[in-house]
Amino acid sequence: MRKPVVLITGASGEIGHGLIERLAADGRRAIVTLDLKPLAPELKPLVARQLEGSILDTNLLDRILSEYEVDLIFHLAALLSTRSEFTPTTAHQVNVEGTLNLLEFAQREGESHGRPVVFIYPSSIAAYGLPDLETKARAGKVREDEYNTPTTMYGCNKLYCELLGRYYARHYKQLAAEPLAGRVDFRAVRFPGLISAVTVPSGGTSDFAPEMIHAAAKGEPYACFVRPDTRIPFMAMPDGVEALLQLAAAPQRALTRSVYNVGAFAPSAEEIRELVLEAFPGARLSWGHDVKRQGIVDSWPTDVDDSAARADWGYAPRFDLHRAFSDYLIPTIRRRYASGG
Ligand code: AKB
Repeated sequence: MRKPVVLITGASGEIGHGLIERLAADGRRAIVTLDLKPLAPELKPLVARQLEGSILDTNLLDRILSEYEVDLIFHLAALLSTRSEFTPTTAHQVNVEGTLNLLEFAQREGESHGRPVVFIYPSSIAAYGLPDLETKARAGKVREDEYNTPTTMYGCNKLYCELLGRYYARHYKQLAAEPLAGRVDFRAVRFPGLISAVTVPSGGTSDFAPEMIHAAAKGEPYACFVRPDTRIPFMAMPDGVEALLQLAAAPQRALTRSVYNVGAFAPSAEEIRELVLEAFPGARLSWGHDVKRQGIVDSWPTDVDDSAARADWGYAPRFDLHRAFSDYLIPTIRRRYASGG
């Protein structure tokens, strides 16, 4: 007999860390993880099986299909925006072909055990592309269907995969004799920049905020690569993890969309710097403008309209900017580096 499990791809990344802890504490489903990199040692005891491998390896996905009844997938594996600009075809392979493999895997799981597979997909504000700073200022909080003209490979990948997910959920093989759609219950959130106190991101363009905070806590100098007035939305990692869990648990009948914005706070880089300096007065933070990465961040909205997520599945972040710093980031980061982490 195959065992019912939740599958997490990209589990060794930033979101995976908090998600595994929360799912393990909940204890309802055994956890199977898939990542190129091994899990952090403290996470290993929390999962039933850790698979080291690629989402591009369809033989490995077949093996998982033959051993497990997967009815929930968190597909976190991706190459982020900055890294994707250096290797766009690899980004396309991982972000698009990898997602297609997972959607096909979910379809086959659903067909074999007869229940829809809930497929949770973290998309991104990178799916937006605002043409210039005047439009960005005028647009304010953008809604899901506005400015869907991303300028990055990563943003294009995310936007297309949102559509692929919707296709699998609603129109898969629509000309086949038997109806086959509905086996994949695809649900996506468009995340803003995520800030974790326990992990440092790599390869993203919203990384300037977490990098500033972690460098200050470690007593290292940091030159922020965007202008002080740069503004994009951010969220504390525990709220990001909670959003994924809440969306996964929402009844399908309550959902009016397949893709939802989620926001929390939208500080300028200067406001972040001020809060970091309040917590670490000696921090050596400067500005080291990178015009090209600035261009990417300038194409992302200042904030997102997340009223659909709030109305449909009760999204309500716990942390605003000040609480994120005072109750989560600063105390957790201090503890982490004090213990040599
Ligand atoms: C990135 O910077 O690429 C990500 C994102 C905004 O999706 N953090």
